[in-house]
Amino acid sequence: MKKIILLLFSSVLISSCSPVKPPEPFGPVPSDRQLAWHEMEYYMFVHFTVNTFTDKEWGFGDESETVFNPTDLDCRQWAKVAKEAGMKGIIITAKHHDGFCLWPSEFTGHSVKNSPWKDGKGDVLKELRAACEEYGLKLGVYLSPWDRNNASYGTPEYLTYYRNQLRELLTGYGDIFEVWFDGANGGDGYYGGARETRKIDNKSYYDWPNTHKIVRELQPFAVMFSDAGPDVRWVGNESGMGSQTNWCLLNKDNMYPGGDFASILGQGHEDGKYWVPAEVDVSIRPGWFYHKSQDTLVRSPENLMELYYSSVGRNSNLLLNVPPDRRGLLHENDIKSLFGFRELMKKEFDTDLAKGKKVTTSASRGKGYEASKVNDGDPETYWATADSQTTGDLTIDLGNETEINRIVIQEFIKLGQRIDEFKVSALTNGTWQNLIEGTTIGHKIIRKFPAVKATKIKLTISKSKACPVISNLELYRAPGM
Ligand code: FUL
Repeated sequence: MKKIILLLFSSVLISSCSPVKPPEPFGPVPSDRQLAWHEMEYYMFVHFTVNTFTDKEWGFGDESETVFNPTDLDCRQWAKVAKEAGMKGIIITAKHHDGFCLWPSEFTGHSVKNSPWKDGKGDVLKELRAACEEYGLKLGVYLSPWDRNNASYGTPEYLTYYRNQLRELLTGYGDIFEVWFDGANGGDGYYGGARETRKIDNKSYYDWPNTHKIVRELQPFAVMFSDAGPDVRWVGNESGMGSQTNWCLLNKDNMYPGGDFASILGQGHEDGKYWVPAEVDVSIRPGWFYHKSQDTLVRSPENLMELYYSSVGRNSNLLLNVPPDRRGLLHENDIKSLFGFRELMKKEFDTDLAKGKKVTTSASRGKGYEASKVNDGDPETYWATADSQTTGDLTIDLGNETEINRIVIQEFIKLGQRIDEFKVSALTNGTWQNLIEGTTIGHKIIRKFPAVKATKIKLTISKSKACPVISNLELYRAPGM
């Protein structure tokens, strides 16, 4: 008898001391390169080429190299502005559809090397690399697959040309965080003087898998963007709108850049086999390139704030285009808006009212996964329920009656995207009042609701594909309603 009691006692002791196991990952999970990308959230797109000087959006490919002549090009100014605006990187159109290269490519004369800028000795990529280094920003490249200048476009020979250029960009300019594969293909172009329409089959012509291999080999930490990933997907529009329901998952096997997929790219696929999160690309001006006539049409700080909510606030990254002008500088109006937006953002998310507050739950997995993990400031810790439990709630006790109108929620995506349905409610004057309902969460959502005076805020997960895992909850009282 004594022995049995001793045995029982020691097994209880062992089980209470042995750490609770973390949940198993559920479904596709992000790679390390994708996790690093999720953290970036907001970065700059720079559209700059001969179009800046010809006032076009799509150059035909017959532009003389001599038109490229910025009077005062300063990549340090771009980087300084990006940094001060709160951005984490810059992606530049190293080559747009017109085929003009901002670096002195060995494989074409259609580049800065035949322009008057710096007597043909300049290299925009090199200057931008140095500027990004100086300001602690990451660098990404856009290399248009469609090339309206190149004579071989449409033949297999062009693929060799395209891949050679990609190799130049991926070996000559340090670490690249993102490679942007655009899907546009309008057909007609200069094509070495042929001036004709060349139609290619988007699905087969580019032989994407072999191009992807080059990126993986030369820059294993770079994510690749296109309509169909493989690492990051287009959101399906250029107006800055992420989808409220937004799965980081995609069944991309039969998808390709330039295909007709816009209608599904916002939401992704709930049952997607691959982790391919959405990136929102949008311009601060009506056009992607600089046009003097649009100097008065720059988005306002308030408009940029709305873009932030409809992108970063909807589980997407925001790639905001700010095109340099003919001087080679970001325009004063754009800078004013960017900095105005930064100031708005500071006010919007001034004090996290959930920080340090007591959080309780109806369902904790156990030691290490307590409710308090959602506001401990550590992104590596999270609240989780037991494996068998796919619902649960978290209640933040605000202590005193506190006004709030914003909530930030983050899933611990290293274990996959799980949550399918949630709601947030507030305890006001002794009764629970519904504030918002929602579907997916993912890396981050930020939701607005009319200001409410509450003593407690409750997040209820009502549907999840596996036990929910939440790493962060923040509450704010933003100015206005
Ligand atoms: C599109 C291009 O055609 C536009 O010129 C721009 O580069 C935009 C980001 O992608 O497909």
